[in-house]
Amino acid sequence: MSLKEKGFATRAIHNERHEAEYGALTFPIYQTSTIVFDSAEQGGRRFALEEGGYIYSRLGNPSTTYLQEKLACLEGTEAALVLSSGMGAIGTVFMTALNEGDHVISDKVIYGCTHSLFEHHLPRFGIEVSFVDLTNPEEVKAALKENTKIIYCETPANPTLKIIDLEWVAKFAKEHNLMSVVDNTVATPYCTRPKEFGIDVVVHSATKYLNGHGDVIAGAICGDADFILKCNLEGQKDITGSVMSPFDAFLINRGLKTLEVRMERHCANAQAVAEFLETHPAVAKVYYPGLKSHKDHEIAKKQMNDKYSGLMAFELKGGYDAAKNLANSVKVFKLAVSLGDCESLIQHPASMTHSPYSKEDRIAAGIDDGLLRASIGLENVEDIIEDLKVNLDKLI
Ligand code: LCS
Repeated sequence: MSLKEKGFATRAIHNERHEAEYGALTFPIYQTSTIVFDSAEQGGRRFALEEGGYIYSRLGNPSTTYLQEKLACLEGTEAALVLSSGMGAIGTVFMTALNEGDHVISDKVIYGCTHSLFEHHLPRFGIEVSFVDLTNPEEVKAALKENTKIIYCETPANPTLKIIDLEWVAKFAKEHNLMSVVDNTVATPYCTRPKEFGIDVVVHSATKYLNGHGDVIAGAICGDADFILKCNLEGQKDITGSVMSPFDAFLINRGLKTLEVRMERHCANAQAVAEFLETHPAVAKVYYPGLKSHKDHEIAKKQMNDKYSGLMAFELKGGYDAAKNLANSVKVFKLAVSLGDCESLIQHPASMTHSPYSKEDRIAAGIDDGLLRASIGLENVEDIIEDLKVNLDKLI
């Protein structure tokens, strides 16, 4: 039985590649920028891609290869590429796949800096992006153009936890010869493997759950071997130069070993917190795909394997002032952006992660001034709920 057929935790812990020289259990950190060739002939063969092996760490490094193999095995894709940030991964995909004159369809609820890339920067290179509601097929069909090349979304989306039906997106992409790209940062491959629904390319901010310990900025692209090689040898090598350091690859490899147990706890804690928030009189609305009240709970259930990750958003009846008071008074939660860490984190998307949106676009995406986003950590859930309860009670 190959590793690919084994369970999720086993695949997150093991790699068929071993350290050969001393038999070290933990794969070493190859902290080197360059690789010594045996001969000029060998160097030539490696540059010509006639022989495997390494050349220079902007092109690849044993520590990053080891992580890439694990991520591909977890996402169920042929290959993966790791990069120095989630934005590095997204930028590399777009700079590799697109040319001047191309068009992209994206859902309107996406991470703030991705929105900024699409709204302000791709157009500088002659690439146009239409923002639509991907849960509305008519709107998506109306946005389609002769030159549309990519359809893009996040699910669950940051920060409103909007759910997109991946099977529908993949089918639409195939019918119209588009590349489907999904940001799977929030779900992680533990909850959703977009490839299983026919999605072509998966991107990640590995800064979040994949690493899980709040000490690395990192990204990943998972997809077919040909496209990943193109991202590596064109987008990453020649355009973005977004390279992951061997030390960061080591940290993420270490983080991945506990991905399944961490995700189980994130999911269980978040479900309990969301259910508590729904009952509190100071709370107007909770957005969490694990709640039956979530508009697309049934789609989430199908594509998230009944596990809904650790991110949620909520609105308070007292609006923006109440949200600010809560964010300033909680103690177990840290007031910080990012998500997927051991610590519970709370932040205000309108002024923080989604401030790159214009106010008009932000409101159209459902990111209201009073919305708070919470990344539920791994603390004891009673302590998380108590922290919220004490401070929410003050708002009634
Ligand atoms: N994709 C998603 C869904 C994200 O949430 C982020 C960062 C990125 C891509 C970019 O990844 P990075 O370059 O930071 O590794 N999200 C953040 C957030 O919600 N708070 O701070 C960063």
